[in-house]
Amino acid sequence: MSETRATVLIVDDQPTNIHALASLLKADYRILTATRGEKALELSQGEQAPDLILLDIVMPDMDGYETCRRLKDNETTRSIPVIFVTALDHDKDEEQGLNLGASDYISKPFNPAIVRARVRNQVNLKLKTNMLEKISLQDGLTEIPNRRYFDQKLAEEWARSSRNDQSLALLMVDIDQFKPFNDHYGHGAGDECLRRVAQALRRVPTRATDLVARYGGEEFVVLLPETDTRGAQHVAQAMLEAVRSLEVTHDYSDVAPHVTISIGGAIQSRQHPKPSAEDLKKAADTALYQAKTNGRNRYQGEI
Ligand code: GH3
Ligand code: MG
Repeated sequence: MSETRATVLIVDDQPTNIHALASLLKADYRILTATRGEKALELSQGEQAPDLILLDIVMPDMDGYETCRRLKDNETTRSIPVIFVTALDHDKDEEQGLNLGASDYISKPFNPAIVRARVRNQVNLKLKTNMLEKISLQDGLTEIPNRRYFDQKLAEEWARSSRNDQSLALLMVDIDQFKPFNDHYGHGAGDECLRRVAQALRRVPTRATDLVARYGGEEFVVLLPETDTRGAQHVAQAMLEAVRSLEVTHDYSDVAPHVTISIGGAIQSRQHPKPSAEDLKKAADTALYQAKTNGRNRYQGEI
């Protein structure tokens, strides 16, 4: 059960203070500790980022205010709530902390029951926010990432590939003759087909940075960082095969007796430069249109 517990990061230059807070909270939370602001920033950006940070103000080198400012300036750590825990108890100190974006303020010496309650409130709020964020970036029907998530990732990967001069491949995937499928088998069967196709597509790419999302309707989109023309073609062929081998009967398709897809691909690279991410999408869309015109159930690379 321990991995499902929320994580609290305690930051204080005095190990005895860390120990006091940790012994109060360790029964309910996974505890991370840091005695320096720099270390707190590093842990907050890591794989096991905390759900809450308890932050001392007076510390050598980087103090708590500066640590908080940097946490709030960084997109990846901005949403982690911070509670200042400090012996400074002037209203002005509290005001400064709250103005920096801290969620709460606890004065030392602290009351254990109040610390537990304040921590619980902030952690619960954070877990709710996490859940809402997840829902807002996931497609409800297929349970894969949605267009909003995809567009965010595309912007990030576009910037990264430009910075590092690496190629970036984008595939647009569309189910063939899905309208007659819906018309004959009904919307419920159509939804089930979309779910199965989504799961089949999702299983094809293997790298952690690869992304398969539902773009809308019966259209999916695939983002493949550090992937060139041959790599894109390889993934696309595997996707065509993955959907074919589902063998979802489609008696009203003139392409095949089962559900098939068409795929259009485009690459951003030095050989195939594009002015913007939008142009990469357009190029993939044009290729998809060509795949449809050429008879469907196929991959068409960049034209
Ligand atoms: P093509 O081979 O050229 O792609 O033809 P098509 O019939 O697949 O394309 P068209 O754009 O004419 O029709 C898409 C259909 O997809 C229309 C709609 O019935 C169906 N569709 C879109 N979204 C959903 C959905 O969420 N659930 C279901 N069941 N059907 C959907
Ligand atoms: Mg279609």
